[in-house]
This record gives sequence, structure tokens and C-alpha cells, in this order.
Amino acid sequence: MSIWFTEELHPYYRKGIRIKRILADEQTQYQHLQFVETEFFGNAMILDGIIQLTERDNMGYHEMIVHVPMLAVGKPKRVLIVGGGDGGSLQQVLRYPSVEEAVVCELDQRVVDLSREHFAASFGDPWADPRAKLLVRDAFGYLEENPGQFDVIISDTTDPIGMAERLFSDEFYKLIVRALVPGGAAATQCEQPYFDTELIKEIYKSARVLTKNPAYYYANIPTYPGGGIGFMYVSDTPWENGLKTPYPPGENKYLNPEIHKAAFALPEFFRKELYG
Ligand code: SPD
Repeated sequence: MSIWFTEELHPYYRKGIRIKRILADEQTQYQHLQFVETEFFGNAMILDGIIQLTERDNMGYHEMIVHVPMLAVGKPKRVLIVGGGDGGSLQQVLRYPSVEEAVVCELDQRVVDLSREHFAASFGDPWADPRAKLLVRDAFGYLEENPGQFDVIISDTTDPIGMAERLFSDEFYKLIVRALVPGGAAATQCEQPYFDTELIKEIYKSARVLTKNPAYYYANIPTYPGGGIGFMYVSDTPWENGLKTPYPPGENKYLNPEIHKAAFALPEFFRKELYG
């Protein structure tokens, strides 16, 4: 079998990848969850018709969402991942010997179970690490209950549709910043400069009220709309601090010092929109 999977996150834009076979296809309590083997990108996870990650290009996403705040903070001990049930962010977080606990707040247990099965070749089994703690619950309540607890928070979420919409709200950013220790840093999945300009501007506005040194940065991921995705760095600690920090043990496939710096350089139209 060889079929095209076409994604239409935006009504004016489509992209497709060729699929060899369907590995899993189920309606969970929360969403339509699919795992497919693709022709070029390895295994991929699709939620409600939207590609979340593929084995071939997820490193741009996971290395950038994790290492930028982790390196800025220096020696993070307690880390929270909001979402992230596929294990890709967790794998990167656990590379840091300083990490004592990595809490993953994921709503859908099936995402974890099926990712363990279908991404084992790429991520190993980060859940087996005794520092990993999975909480199958909504992150909002957990953040409310845990002020001042985390050195780093990573919001590794889906797009702002349905239930996930509030993970892009001012209220959510307030909770994130409240859950950080002084000097802690967060990075959040923050969508696409061309398609989501207004949303990103709103989020930046919130982040600027809440912290001294927020900034938007970007990574190339061919299987996402527009070929990439951005992140909001949210902290009083400047992201540039991370440029001086040595990388944790293990191999980077995307991040290097040049990429780290360049990720914060924005195309002029978008720089003006965001920073004025
Ligand atoms: N438009 C797709 C955005 C996907 C962001 N979430 C990716 C999850 C990977 N851990």
C-alpha cells in the first residue's frame, strides 16, 4: 500500500506525506490517534488529522524546545513537561545529569502507550528512567497546585484547537510563570509566524508583562505547516546565557551554537510585528 496523507490545519494550505502503512488507528477518550509508517520520515504520530512528529525531523522540535531553556538556566533540577506524551522532550530533558525529577503532565495515556511502541527506535524508553514521573492529568490544575516548583517548564502541546486552546491563553502563561522558581525558564510550542501572527503577538504581550526577557525563536521542521514552528522563551533569565553553557552528554542532531543564536533572528515583517 502507498497512499498520500494530506493535512489541512489551515483552510488555505495543505501538505502531504506518502504513507507505507497504518500502524495504529484509534479513537481515544480525547482524540483520534494514528501512528503511520511513512515513505521518507520514518514513523509518525497524527492527532485529529494533524502531524505531531515524525522520526526523521522531530529533533529540530525537541532539541530546541528543551535545550534553549535548559541551557539558559544552567543546572536545572526539576523540570515539568506539559503534554509531551510521545517522550521526545523527556528524552532530551533526561540527558542532563543535574535533573533530579522530570514530571510529564499528559492527558492521554494512549499517546504514551503507543509512542513507547512505535517510537522506541528513536527515543528508547525514557519512561524507564527513575527520574521520569508521568501524571495522566490536565496540566492546568497541576500548575495551580505547584507554585515556585520548577527550574524549567516545557509546554509541548498540540495546536490551539478545542481543549488545547487554553494552553495558549494569558491565564496559562500566568500559571507557567508562577510555577517557575526565580530565574527559571519556560519554552512553549508557539506556532508559525506566517499563519499565526496575531496569536503569537498576544502570547508575547502576556510573556512581556510576566517576565523580563521573553523572546520568540524558530526551528525548521519540514512536516509542519510552513516547514517549521516557533517557540516562546519565557523567563527573567536571558536566553543568551545558554550560549555559554556546555551541552549535556549525548548527541545533538539539530542544535549547535550557530543554530542556537540564529533561531532568535526573525524575518523583518515578523520582527516588526512582534518587537515593533
Ligand atoms: N502543527 C503541529 C504542531 C505540533 C506540535 N506538537 C508536537 C508534539 C511533539 N512532541
